[in-house]
Amino acid sequence: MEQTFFIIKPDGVKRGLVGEVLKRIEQRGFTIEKLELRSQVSEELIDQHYQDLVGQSFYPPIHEFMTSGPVLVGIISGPKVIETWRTMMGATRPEEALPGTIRGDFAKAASENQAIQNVVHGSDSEESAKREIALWF
Ligand code: DAT
Ligand code: MG
Repeated sequence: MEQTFFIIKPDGVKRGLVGEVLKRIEQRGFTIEKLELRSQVSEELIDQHYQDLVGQSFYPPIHEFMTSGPVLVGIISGPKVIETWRTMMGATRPEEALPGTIRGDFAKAASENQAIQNVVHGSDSEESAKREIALWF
């Protein structure tokens, strides 16, 4: 069965959206295989997680945001879960995320030079899912 890795980011945990996000996962019929609250994510781990973004000019605020508070991390499984979870999350930019998606319903638009705070993460391919599951668990 296909698996993907997800994060409820610090904004999602702070705003009390854990139940809402987990409800959507369950409603969709996906199985929660693993679920852990990480009270503090290490600097190294987040840089490895975002290895493709580390060199970008906009990366420092992302690093700061993702290490700013507790996150919930987990593995979910089901048919086509990687692609479906990305669809359920919605577009990266809050202003582009469609209503009905998690980001479209909850993400707040960021001001300039701020990290985009968009509530959830999900692996973007089979390869990323494998890599991220091995990295976090
Ligand atoms: P996604 O989270 O939709 O997979 P991504 O992997 O390209 O998007 O980027 C990871 C996170 O980094 C994203 O959720 C928000 C932030 N981010 C991406 N591009 C950004 C940008 N140009 N400016 C500010 N933050 C950005
Ligand atoms: Mg990504």
